[in-house]
Amino acid sequence: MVNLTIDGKQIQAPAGSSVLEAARSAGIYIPTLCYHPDLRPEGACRLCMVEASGARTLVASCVYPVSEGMVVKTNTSKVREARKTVLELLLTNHPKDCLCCQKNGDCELQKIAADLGVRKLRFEGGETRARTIDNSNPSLVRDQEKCILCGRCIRVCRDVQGMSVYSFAGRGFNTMVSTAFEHDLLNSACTYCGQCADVCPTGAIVEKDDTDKVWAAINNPEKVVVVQTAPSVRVALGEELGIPAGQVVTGKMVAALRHLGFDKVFDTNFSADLTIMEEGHEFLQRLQNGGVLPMITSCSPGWVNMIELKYPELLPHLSTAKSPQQMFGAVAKTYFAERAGIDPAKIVSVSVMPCTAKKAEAAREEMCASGYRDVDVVITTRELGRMIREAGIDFNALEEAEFDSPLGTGTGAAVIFGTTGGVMEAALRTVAEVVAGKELPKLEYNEVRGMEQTREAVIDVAGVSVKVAVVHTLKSAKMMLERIKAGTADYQFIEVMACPGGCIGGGGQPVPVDASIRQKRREAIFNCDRTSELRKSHENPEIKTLYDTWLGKPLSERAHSLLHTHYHA
Ligand code: HC1
Repeated sequence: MVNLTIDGKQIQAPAGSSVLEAARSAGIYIPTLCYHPDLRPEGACRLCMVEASGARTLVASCVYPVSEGMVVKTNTSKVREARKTVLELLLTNHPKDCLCCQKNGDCELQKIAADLGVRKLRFEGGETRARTIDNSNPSLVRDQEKCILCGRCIRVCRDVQGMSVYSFAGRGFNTMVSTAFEHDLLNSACTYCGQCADVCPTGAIVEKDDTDKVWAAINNPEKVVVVQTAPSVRVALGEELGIPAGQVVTGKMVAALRHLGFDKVFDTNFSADLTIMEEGHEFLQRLQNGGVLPMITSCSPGWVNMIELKYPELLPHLSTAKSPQQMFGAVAKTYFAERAGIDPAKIVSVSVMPCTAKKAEAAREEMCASGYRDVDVVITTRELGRMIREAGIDFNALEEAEFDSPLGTGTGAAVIFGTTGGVMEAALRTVAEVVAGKELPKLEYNEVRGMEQTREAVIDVAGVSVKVAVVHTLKSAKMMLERIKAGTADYQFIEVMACPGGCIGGGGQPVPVDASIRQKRREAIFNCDRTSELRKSHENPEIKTLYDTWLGKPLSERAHSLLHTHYHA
């Protein structure tokens, strides 16, 4: 450990850590726009400048290492003046439409400008960056005019996701964040995972806002608007509404959705259980009949986009099971419509997801097995938060409510889909009992839990050894696919989730997000599982009824036509 003094406070910090990290760990706030705890620091924005003993000029604290006996001052007039100048220069080249910007209220630039008391811009009147808006795809919108060149999007896409869709291009005033050949995202290698939107400090990269489509459907008396909510929305939505991270808000979320005017409030957990039934039986079929192994899960659409783009030759490894979002949509417009006596043409199927790639998944041409779009509109957790605020709902004061039936019951196995390892654990709970033909004492598969980016385990499935792996982030997924190609991945079953930590860290979740917030959401997910009455997908009574009265059995002809899909090489 290194001893140093920051603003008169004696501090110990690990050797090699930066002054910014040391200050933060001691509760001393230093503003920054390019630093993000998940990313390697780059010292790009220069807002975090401080005075440090031994340095002749102000130093960028995010990249300046601590040293023994160092004395740091974060709050001198010289420091404040320098920060204000940097900020003024940034603001001079930034649009001033904050009040109607999608990021209004969540914008780090806006907050720091307010904190630093910037009241006028001395450098106004010069040349500014031209506005180019990329609206090319269903998931993300990029507005170059709002980019402050912090480089967070470049680093998250390259270092966390391994995709390198963005890089700096140009020089000096013409520097910009660009894709290869300046293509729009639709024609780039973007998977729409939205991690760039999660870390963007301004409104330069945001989710495509589809809330107007939802309001229009709700306001149309001809329509029956049904909504499903993904497993990890319930452990993150509260953050949008002033509730600390890690709180489960399922009951209030259901109540809020009713207040907003949805006709039926259902649960994606129901169809996560359905996915386990289909995917679990598909796995057993492949295992017993010499099918393509390892079989890899297919519910994370950023991941599906990546394998289609980069490793199309490995697509036969993907499970053909649709994601829970899409299974829900197909069942809502067939089984539910028939049972409720509703013309499926009148149903508008909305989903609330933690994920920006889910918007693109719902828009895939083939996702219309019922004869209608499986899912009509996808909004993210952030968008639902905005709708609740727009409607003036006092979220905290809401009385808890229950999901509607028959697509509203989910098990603990379904809710853990929301964190890395959860799909695998849910599948093992069911597959083991299907193979054994009886209830087994083992319920929690701690072997596949954890946050390491790649984990593996050998699981005893009713006397059969199954080697499994769990992977999260696209960078780790690429490494796994390289091993499959090289023939060194001797697994039978692999779970892949595109985002760090799985859906709890999805690109549509509340910001800011970092490892500590993901950990709180993850603990909340496991709490939901532990306190669930039913914890295995095959014990979900609504799923049993669905098979008994409609689908027949897993992998039946009807199940195949509604619940399975194909991929694009
Ligand atoms: Fe997910 Fe899934 S777990 S992909 O992260 O399989 O988005 O939460 O809804 O579809 O169930 C997301 C979450 C989500 C699907 C499920």
